[in-house]
Amino acid sequence: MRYIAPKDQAELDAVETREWLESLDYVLQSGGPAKVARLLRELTIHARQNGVKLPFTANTPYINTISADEQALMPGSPDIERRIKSLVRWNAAAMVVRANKAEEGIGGHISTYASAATLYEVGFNHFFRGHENGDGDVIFFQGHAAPGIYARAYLEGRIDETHLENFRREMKPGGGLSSYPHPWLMPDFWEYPTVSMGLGPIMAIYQARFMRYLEDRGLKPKSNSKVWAFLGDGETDEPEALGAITLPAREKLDNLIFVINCNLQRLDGPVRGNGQIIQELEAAFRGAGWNVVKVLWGREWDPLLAKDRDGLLVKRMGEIVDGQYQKYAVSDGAYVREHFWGADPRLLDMVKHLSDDQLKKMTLGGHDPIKVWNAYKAAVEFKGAPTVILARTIKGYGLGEAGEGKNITHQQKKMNEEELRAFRTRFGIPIADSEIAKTPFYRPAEDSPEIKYMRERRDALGGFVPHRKVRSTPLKEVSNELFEEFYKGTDGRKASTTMVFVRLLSKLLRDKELGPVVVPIVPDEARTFGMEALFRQVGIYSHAGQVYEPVDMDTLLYYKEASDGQILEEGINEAGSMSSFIAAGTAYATHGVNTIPFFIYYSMFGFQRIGDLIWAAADSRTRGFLLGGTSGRTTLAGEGLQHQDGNSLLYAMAYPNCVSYDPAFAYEIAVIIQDGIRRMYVDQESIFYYLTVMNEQYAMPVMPEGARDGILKGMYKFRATGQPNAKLRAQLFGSGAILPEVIKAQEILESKYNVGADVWSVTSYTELYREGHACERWNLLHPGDAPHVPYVTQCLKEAPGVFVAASDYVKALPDAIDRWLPRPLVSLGTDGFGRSENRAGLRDFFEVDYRYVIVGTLAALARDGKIEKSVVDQAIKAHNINPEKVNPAVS
Ligand SMILES: Cc1ncc(C[n+]2csc(CCOP(=O)(O)OP(=O)(O)O)c2C)c(N)n1
Ligand SMILES: [Mg+2]
Repeated sequence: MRYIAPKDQAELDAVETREWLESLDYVLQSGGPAKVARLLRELTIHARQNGVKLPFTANTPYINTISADEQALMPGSPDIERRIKSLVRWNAAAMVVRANKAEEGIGGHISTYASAATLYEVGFNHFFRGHENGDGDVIFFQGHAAPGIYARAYLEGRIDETHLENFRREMKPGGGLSSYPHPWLMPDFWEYPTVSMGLGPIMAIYQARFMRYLEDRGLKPKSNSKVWAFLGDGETDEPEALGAITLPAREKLDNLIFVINCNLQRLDGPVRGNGQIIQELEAAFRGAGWNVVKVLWGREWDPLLAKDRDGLLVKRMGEIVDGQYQKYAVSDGAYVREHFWGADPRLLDMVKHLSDDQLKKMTLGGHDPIKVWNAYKAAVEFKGAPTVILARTIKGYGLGEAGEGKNITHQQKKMNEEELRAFRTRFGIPIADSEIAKTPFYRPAEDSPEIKYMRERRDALGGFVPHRKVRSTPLKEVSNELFEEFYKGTDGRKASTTMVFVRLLSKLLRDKELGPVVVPIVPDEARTFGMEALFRQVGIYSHAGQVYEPVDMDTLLYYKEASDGQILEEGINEAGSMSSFIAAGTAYATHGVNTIPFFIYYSMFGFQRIGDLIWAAADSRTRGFLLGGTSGRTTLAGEGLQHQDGNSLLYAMAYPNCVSYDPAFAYEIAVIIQDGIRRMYVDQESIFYYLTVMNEQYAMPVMPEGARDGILKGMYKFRATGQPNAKLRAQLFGSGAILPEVIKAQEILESKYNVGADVWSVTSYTELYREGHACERWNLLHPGDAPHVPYVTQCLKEAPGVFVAASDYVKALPDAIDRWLPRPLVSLGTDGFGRSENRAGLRDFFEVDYRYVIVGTLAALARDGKIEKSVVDQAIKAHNINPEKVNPAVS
């Protein structure tokens, strides 16, 4: 064999490569890209068959997905749009700087919007559709970009200078602006809360799917509406942000567009200093089946890329890590020439005609409106999959010395005079040097080309965004008929509150008026709750219908999937289910459709696991019912530490507009749900409900006369003692599945201990607590008026005897009403870690069964000197209670 010197070999390789490339070019010219793709596919298969191990890559090169010659011509006036953008930039920065000048530490962010301005402005001027024409877009704005969104609304004339002045000062007269998107605080403006990072993306995914659901079920006409989710590259580290990205690809949700602002930085530093976040995200999204559009380089790079025949530049672009790219962003042109271009003399040669200044000014894709517009156009036109746009930008773009590209930029809220002047000059804002120290807001005249252009564009696109508006009409009063069956009890037959709920849900689904708008949501737990009959009754929603023969087709309750199915069966995914709950529970505003979601789940995996999404639901003014199934620390047997929920009602208490209940009986559930539908869908209150439902079965009694009001307020007397004249008296409170234990204790206390005890069903400690505090507050502020008396006090001020409460939740719940009782309360509850045991064993361990209610009552009577302490001792022994047993609260 002839010896080939390495140099000759390299030359031969180069010739060979060139020949292959030329052949490829020929096919490209003669047959087009599709033919090239087919050939490459076949070559790959052939190579694999012959043992060639091809490295896996989900990535494309580090260049724009849309090449310069694929670009369409962008409509509109680039010049006016640039001026508008500059004005928004200025006012956004000014509002943050001024807020912090007026009050040290008030906060706000300049650099996030500064990097995202083009991404938003192209959307506002060309894509985002308002709701006026009926098929508006749903847009999740990145929370920290809020100043830019306000600044635009100011230019549009929707908010005034006072509002800007009062950014983050909501208490100020004239109204302030909330720090971030909060529909709770600005219900006419913000539609979706996003600032808890990661929640925007997952809510957007399920919103896009819910839009399809509404269309497939005929609740809304088919539309071309899109869901846009703007997020930060750092935000994608939140598991919720990427955790659900396979769903929209699987469901072919081409109505969904993610725009990820890849400024390569987060709060502390680079997102991936030693790697490339864009390539990492591209691989993840492409792997999940998304259409990925990378917008990395601005137009100045196009001629250089056109010259890059040997791919040297593309290779160089792809080998720089993000930390280094950030360094280029803060360095001058000479540094970039030396360190980026200087890697190869041929690269240096490519830019020898450019000055250092020109090199420095070469923009990134996310700052170039033409590139961004083309990416958005590709996204809205793409069919069959969601699109993610990965746009490269510089954090703090335009801030220069005040923070552009620096690690400190995220929290930069101050600019000195010199920095302000530089910023003003860079963006051509007509503010004189003498004025600059005041950082004035600037809005051109009403009839200026900029303002007119903005207005015209928004008019053409269906009105302003964001703009929250309730677009539905209230439901008619719900008829009693649906609920009456539950008031009558079960005539001795045993049922659990879960069974009652499922029966009620099934009736609601059959109702002509309400049926179609009920949205049952369940995370792979329907069988646990005995809901499988609903599979057949209303079907499981699947856009594709059911393209297979279900294994249980021949059974009555088969797993029926249908394109007009009603149940959202979300798989083992409480976060996704909650996102669906939010989409369905806000449809009254977003889509003008009153859907009523019922989301039932293992109660432990609700507030505890996805509490922040529930918080977002509260902020979003979501309406609907959350049902904590298999709830209660001692009622769910056998499942042990993790599963047994004795906390969720305590968590629920902290959500200001969440109305929570721990119902014991069928009629309580019926009354609460009936009233809930009225309050939310007839009276349009921005509240939502949390009900715990249990799996213990017992006979459901008839509803006592006059109980309705008390059920809703939080307590009512379920059963008065048969011995009202007894010397020893007690008031016993029970809730949920523990109420039957309390009733049993009542009977024994009367028959064995001569204690006349009244039994109260406490349906909601939270409602009692809130009402009590509302009264106290009013009294505090109105010392001269007749005091308001809390409902608890009204119920119990004359009640004789001792007070004992037992619940399947932590003692903090009954303790919440203690202050309004005439004498102190004995609280029995389930503080501590759960255990695997049977129900009786658990109630013994947690000290909440009837025996502890008896002992608690006697102990309180002894405390008050009504009986001898020895009676308590004897009762402890008689009921086999070991006083030295471990304290469940701490073991
Ligand atoms: C769940 C959550 N954790 C932390 C924060 C605090 N935080 C706000 S912005 C930010 C950095 C954002 O970086 P990135 O997502 O890249 O957005 P950028 O501002 O760079 O566009 C952090 C950590 C938050 N808002 N939410
Ligand atoms: Mg970032």
